[in-house]
Amino acid sequence: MNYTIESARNIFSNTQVADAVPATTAMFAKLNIDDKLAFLWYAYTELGRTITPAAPGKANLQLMEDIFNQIKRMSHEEQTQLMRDLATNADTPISRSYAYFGVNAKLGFWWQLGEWMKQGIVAPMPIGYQMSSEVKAVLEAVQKIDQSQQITVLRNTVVDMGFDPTQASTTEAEVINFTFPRTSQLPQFPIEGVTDPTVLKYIAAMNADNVEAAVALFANNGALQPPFQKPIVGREAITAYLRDEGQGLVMKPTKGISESIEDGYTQHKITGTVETPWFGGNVGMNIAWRFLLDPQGQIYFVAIDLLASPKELLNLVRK
Ligand code: EQ3
Repeated sequence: MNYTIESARNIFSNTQVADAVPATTAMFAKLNIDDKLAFLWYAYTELGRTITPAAPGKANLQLMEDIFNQIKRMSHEEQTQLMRDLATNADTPISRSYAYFGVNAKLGFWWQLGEWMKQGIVAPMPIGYQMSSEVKAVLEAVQKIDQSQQITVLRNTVVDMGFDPTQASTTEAEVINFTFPRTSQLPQFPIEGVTDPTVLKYIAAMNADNVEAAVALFANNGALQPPFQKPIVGREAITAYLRDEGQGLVMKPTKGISESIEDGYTQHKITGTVETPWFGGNVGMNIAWRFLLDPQGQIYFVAIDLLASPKELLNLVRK
């Protein structure tokens, strides 16, 4: 059998992913602009309490100093307009700069604005704001899902803000990426049921923020599929993705199964938890990695899934 990326996506196809995340994100997308900002404020005041205060890091925030100084000099009306521009993907200078922030830089940007909103430096939510029934419905939907799904919804909304660089005539700009210093080297995590060296090396490399070592494990035309996204194909694209999104994660795989399939290929499903530097040990996301390795033991495909429930951590059926 000759695998294609498309057919590889179907390995262990009975894995149940957290469909509530795209469903809730779609509900959010339908809100009007002020309702969107209000939703984010309420969601953040609930969830933000569990953000690890050290997460954004002074050195990282320095990368955005110019923009922060501009924002501090603005009137409250201008600041509110800026937030609206970002949420409507408007074409303004700050909205364009934001487009070239990596995911963690985008989160850090809003984290700083949120802190300043609390302190009154940035325009707060208007006093007497009345929640619309639409916002209430999205908040209720978010309250029903578990914390790891809630933070994923929050993250998705922030990532989609700012000017869309693909609409610009000039596309070349340096992406601002955050790095998160590790306080100590993480131990190796034994995976009950899996001893494949490629899989173990992948986890160890990611836990050491060694993107080069992780990417070297992929086949030239290999692919990585993040939660709720299409596969990212080829070493160069995977490197850029992991430099942006893979930093500072703590991966704690626990169990898995390995199986030889046709023509020397092997498939492996591993489950466990992943922590983001933003929430540290406060939120353990239930994750599955579905690997397809080629006959040379290189990663032809790996999907990372956010699981529907903790029960799914035990779903290691060979399919
Ligand atoms: C200021 C305020 C409150 C109001 C204003 O009106 C609007 C906004 C936007 C506001 C601010 C909102 C803020 C500060 C939101 C912050 C949200 C945060 C910090 C969310 C963080 C979420 C992080 C997540 C969900 C990370 C998940 C990572 C995963 C699952 C990574 C998995 C991977 C694995 C396991 C691999 O093997 C490699 C690939 C990959 C990276 C996919």
